Amino acid sequence: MAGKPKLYYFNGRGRMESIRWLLAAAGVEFEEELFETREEFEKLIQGGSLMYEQVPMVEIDGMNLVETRAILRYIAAKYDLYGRNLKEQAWIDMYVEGLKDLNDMIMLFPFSLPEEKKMSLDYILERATKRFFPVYEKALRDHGQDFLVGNRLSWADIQLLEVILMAEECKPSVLSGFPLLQEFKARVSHIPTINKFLQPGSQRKPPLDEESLETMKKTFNC
Ligand SMILES: N[C@@H](CCC(=O)N[C@@H](CS)C(=O)NCC(=O)O)C(=O)O
Repeated sequence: MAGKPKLYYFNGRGRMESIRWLLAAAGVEFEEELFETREEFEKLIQGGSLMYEQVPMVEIDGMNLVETRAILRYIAAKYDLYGRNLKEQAWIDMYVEGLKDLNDMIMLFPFSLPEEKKMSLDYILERATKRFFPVYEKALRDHGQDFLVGNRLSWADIQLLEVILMAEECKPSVLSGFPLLQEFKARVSHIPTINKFLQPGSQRKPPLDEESLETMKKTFNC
C-alpha cells in the first residue's frame, strides 16, 4: 500500500494551505516536512526533487509533484472531487480559479506596507462582497442544491469554504449579505472530514503573524 503523501513547505499557510484543505476534506492523512530556515529549504533544493527549485512540493504516488495548481488538480481528480465529466470539471475550474484570485489577495495582505494596509483591506472586502461572493450565492440560489457543482461535494466547495473563512478573518461580518453562503458554510463545515480539520490541533495553519512572516521572508528570500 502507498504511504501517506508528504508535504514540503514552510510552517504556514501560503500556497500549501489549499492542498492541506483538499487532502483533509478527502479524508487523506498526510505528513509534513516544515522548514524553519533557508538552510533547510536549500538542502531540499540540493536534493534535486524540486523541478523549479520552488515549493509547494508533495510526494505522492511515487512522484515529486510541484506547482500548486497541478498538485490540487491531481488530488481533486484522484479523490473524485473534480466532477463527473468535462463540463462539471470546467465549472469547478471556473469557480476555483475565481476563488484563487480572492485567496491570493488575502494571502498577500500581510506583505502590504503599513501605510497601504487599510486600502488593501478595503479593496479585498470590496472584491469579496461585490465581485466574488455574489457569484457563489447566485449559483446556490439558481440551482437550489447544497453544493456548487453536480449536487455533490467537489474541490470548488472546499476552496469556497477555505476562502470564506479567510475573508471572515479580515472582517467577521463579511457574509452578512449572503444568506445562502452562510448556510453553505455551516453545512460544509459539518462534513466529518472537514469538521475534523477545523478542530484545534489539526494540520490547518493559523493566519500569518509577524514572526512567521519574517521566517517566510528569510526562508524564501522574498
Ligand atoms: N507557480 C508556483 C510558484 C511557487 C512559489 O513561488 N513558491 C515560493 C514559496 S511560496 C518559493 O518556493 N520560492 C522560493 C524561490 O523562488 O526561491 C506554484 O504555484 O507552486
